Amino acid sequence: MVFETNKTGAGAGTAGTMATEKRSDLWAKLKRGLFMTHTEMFDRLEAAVQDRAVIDGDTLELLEEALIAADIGVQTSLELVENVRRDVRRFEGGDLVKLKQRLTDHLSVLLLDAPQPLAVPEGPLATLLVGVNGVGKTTSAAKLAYHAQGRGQKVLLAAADTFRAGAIEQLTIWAERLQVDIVKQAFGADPAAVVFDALRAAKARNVNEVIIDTAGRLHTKSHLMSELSKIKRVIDREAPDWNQRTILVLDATIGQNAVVQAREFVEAAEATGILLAKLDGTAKGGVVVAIARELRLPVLFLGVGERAEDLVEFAPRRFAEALIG
Ligand SMILES: Nc1nc2c(ncn2[C@@H]2O[C@H](COP(=O)(O)OP(=O)(O)OP(=O)(O)O)[C@@H](O)[C@H]2O)c(=O)[nH]1
Ligand SMILES: [Mg+2]
Repeated sequence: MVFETNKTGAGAGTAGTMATEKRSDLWAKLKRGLFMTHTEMFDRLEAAVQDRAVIDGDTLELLEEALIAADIGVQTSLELVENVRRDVRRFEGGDLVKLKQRLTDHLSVLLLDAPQPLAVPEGPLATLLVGVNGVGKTTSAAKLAYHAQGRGQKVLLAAADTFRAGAIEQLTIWAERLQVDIVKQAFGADPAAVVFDALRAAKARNVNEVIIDTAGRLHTKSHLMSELSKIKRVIDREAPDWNQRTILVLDATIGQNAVVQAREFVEAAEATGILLAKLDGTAKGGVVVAIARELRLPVLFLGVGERAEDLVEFAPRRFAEALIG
């Protein structure tokens, strides 16, 4: 049972994920994740407007450059600056603080207009993580397991990357660290068979969330893409009453290229949501905006570090405030 995205459930979140987390911790993590992008965007701008009484055309031009450099996307950057320009006219000037407030508001509106995550319905959940090599799938599987644990869920990890040497061991180490169950088979085994075992084990052990790590793949490799379809068929057959989602993991450090990659991958893998990893390692964090706007899929989570707790649920207003404020 695949639950679809909607356009109206603004701020619905994903079943109160991370509801137990303190707001201040969440905020600190997001700020840390966006530190490089924020610094890069505003250092020059702040230096430029330091001694000026009003925001002028030059300032707005700098702002436009900064937004584009952060990989928000040219079209969106122009749109945002145009909106701010209108405000500046209306308010006859204004300072940088006001400019940032207006920019935050406009960005929030724009992000709220993008597809929003649907609340995960009640009941057990199978999450399939897909994406190209090295983007952060395995680490994100561990992060999702950690957060599910935080919500009191009983979790099981499925080691369905049987292809890359060391992948099973990597996930096993995470499982030990987090003290969650893991189902695995030998190196080279059929990934769909691992998922079959995992679901059987989950049902036997009253597990309500199965998180499936898969091997990195390119959307052009049709045999590897059909391997994903096979995994989904196994979930449909073995757990027809479970909720099912396919999360495409993207690497934020490649900036706008992640948008291109996503466009190609989303359809081939029938992804239902996006997790953008490694936001902390880039000044191109604006790509979150580009992805939210250009793909018809909700951004669900942001990866902001290498530890299990370094995951933040995406929320438009909070993101805009952390990026700009
Ligand atoms: N800074 C940072 N590093 C991350 C994040 N997510 C993953 N990484 C690192 O990125 C590297 C690759 O992560 P993996 O989780 O192994 O990536 P993968 O997609 O499973 O890779 P393959 O299985 O080889 O396709 C590791 O060194 C991770 O620690 C993140 O949000 N922030
Ligand atoms: Mg992996």
